[in-house]
Amino acid sequence: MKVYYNAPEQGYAPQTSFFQGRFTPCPEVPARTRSILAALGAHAEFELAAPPPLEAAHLAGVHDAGYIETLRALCGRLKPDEAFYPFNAQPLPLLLRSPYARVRMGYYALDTSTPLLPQSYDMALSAAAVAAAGAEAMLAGAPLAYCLLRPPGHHAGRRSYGGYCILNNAALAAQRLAGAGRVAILDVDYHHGNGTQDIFYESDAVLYVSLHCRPEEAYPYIAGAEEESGTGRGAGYNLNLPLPGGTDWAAYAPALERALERIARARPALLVLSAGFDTLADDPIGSFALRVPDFEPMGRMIAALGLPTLVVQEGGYHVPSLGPAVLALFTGLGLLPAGGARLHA
Ligand code: SP5
Ligand code: ZN
Repeated sequence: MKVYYNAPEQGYAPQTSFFQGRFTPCPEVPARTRSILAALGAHAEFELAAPPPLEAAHLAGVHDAGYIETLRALCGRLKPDEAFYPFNAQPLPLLLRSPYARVRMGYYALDTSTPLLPQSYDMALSAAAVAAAGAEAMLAGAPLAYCLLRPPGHHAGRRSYGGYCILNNAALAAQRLAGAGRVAILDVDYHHGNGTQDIFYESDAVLYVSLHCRPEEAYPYIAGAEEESGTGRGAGYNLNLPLPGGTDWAAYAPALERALERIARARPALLVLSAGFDTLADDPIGSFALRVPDFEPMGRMIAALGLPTLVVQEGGYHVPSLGPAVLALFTGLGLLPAGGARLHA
């Protein structure tokens, strides 16, 4: 199986996140990818591949051109060690009339958890390139592929960034795959993928199904309720399954079963799995109680759909568990022999 990854991301290291009035260390760190690469390295089933570069023009259809251009202009103007948080942060048309990218950027900010660095534009584009390459592999007939990328994407909407996400990698892949038939996105990150929901909310070409901690108690707070089910042609093509803090595998598995039943009923041609690992009990920002070995039955249940599956990396912040959890997931997905992987950190 091909593993597309953006190698140069190792230099992309946001240091801080501004959350609820405080600067905290940003958990979205380069060591996350290193943990996963180290685990994959022991198994010949994973074939690393660098993707070809992606032109910003290829983001059209998923992201607003003004957003992309403002991001590019802003990153090009930041000082080498600057971490930018907008000062004017409101989606007011007035902001878009400013000649200053620093002001315009505030229009697109979902929250203050995501510093923008001089490299953010290039890194986000390289992550999107990974997702595009993964989609191409699926269109060429691969049954399974993995996009190992940073920064993650599912909080990024058509014209918004936040939650450590800048461009929506999974949405870009789904959009490309939708040319081959209906696509389902299953999002198992601990957080609701508000950005992915936003992008496909009016579409029945892409079904979005998410299991996540309920918005009353977890980021992104603004979306993820069961009542959000899509509009227009997309009515019924958005399914949120919010779960309470403390959810363990015994409580998670039946919700996953519901998610999979909805996906099967939509008869998609392909599946995009937004794979977050912040549902693990040890995750520093999540509140669920999954264990590394639980990702194996999760993978088995998903594989039972019998769909070509593109796995796209999202969150997961307990660095030592990430590699083992990814191996457990791909064991369940049938890539690795059961019992073959070392599943404990
Ligand atoms: C892709 C992804 O997983 N993004 C997550 C964004 C979360 N941003 C808010 C972080 C809130 C941190 N809360 C700390 C609670 C410690 N118990
Ligand atoms: Zn998350």
